Amino acid sequence: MRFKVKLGGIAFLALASSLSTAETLRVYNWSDYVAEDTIAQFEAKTGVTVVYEEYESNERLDRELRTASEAWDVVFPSDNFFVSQLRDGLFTPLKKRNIPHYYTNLDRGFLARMQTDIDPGNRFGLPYLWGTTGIAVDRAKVAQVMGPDFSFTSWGQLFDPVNLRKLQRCGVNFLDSPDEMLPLALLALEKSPNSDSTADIQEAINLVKRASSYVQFSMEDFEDGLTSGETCVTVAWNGDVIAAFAEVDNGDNYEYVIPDEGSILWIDMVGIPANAANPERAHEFINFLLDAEVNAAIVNEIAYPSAVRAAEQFVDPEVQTNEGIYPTDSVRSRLIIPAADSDEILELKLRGWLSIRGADWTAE
Ligand code: SPD
Repeated sequence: MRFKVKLGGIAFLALASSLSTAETLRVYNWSDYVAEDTIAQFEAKTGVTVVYEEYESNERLDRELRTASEAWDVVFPSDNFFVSQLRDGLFTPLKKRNIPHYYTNLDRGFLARMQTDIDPGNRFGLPYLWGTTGIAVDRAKVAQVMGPDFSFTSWGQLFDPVNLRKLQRCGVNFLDSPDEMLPLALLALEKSPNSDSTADIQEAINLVKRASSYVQFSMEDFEDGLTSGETCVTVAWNGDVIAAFAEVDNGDNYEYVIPDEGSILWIDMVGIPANAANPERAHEFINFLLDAEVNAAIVNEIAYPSAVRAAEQFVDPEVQTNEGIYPTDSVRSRLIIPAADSDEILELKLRGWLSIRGADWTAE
């Protein structure tokens, strides 16, 4: 694992505008989701200027794709959002002959799963990276406010106002997204995170609402908030916090926990929007990301496991053996992959989130 460097979308934009005659490729990705030099390597190899911007949530990408305020050539939706985006014609079929690594390097198990539940025929997207959602903790600070014997073994503890009243003294962060938080609230209520019962979902909304006065909500740099001491607990995606723990001297003071009732295993896809201006180079870029060594460099730096089986041989042993990054079989058996929500359920969750966060809430 190496240190993580924030990619400056603005710097990429500035470069792109200064070279306005150069061919450009517009890539819209989750924050910190390539290695420090991935984009520069692609630019050097192809002569293409990459306009690279980042988002923090599926809701944000979904809105961008649907309003088409800007046309992107390559984007990375989670699989549960990809289903309705496909149904609504937002993606173009992949020309797999232009992605030769598709056939040689990808894990067939992931493709089989996508083919069944997400993207029949694997026509529009392919799996990129995957991960889990858990609770990241500053052990020393939590021990100070909760006592030395406290540990997070259930999601219920995280949403419990009695605990939150104490923990707010050192700072608690929730991810600012209904797609991220409501499945966890459902787990805390001992319901399926994929429940489509309106009563269950309303209960989950109410649970987050009760917790909301004790916590802050942010998707951006939640890992830095923890290691800088701004918070002592944050809901987190594994790779971001594990990479951050490796960057600080007192990394052992932090831990990433999957509670006993389990959690979410998510898969982020990559695809080419229907309105892409440069689909040819988009295929080339996707093929580049599937290169075994390029992909392993990404995994080694950002600490998320990949769907590129051929990359495994180049992944550092310290990454491969990190159980926060690659969950053990026992943890895996308690992980649930989010199902795609119907439009009605998405609407209910969004309305619920606005009732928690305020009517002018916008996704990061
Ligand atoms: N640093 C960004 C990591 C990308 C996470 N994608 C998470 C999707 C979970 N629903």
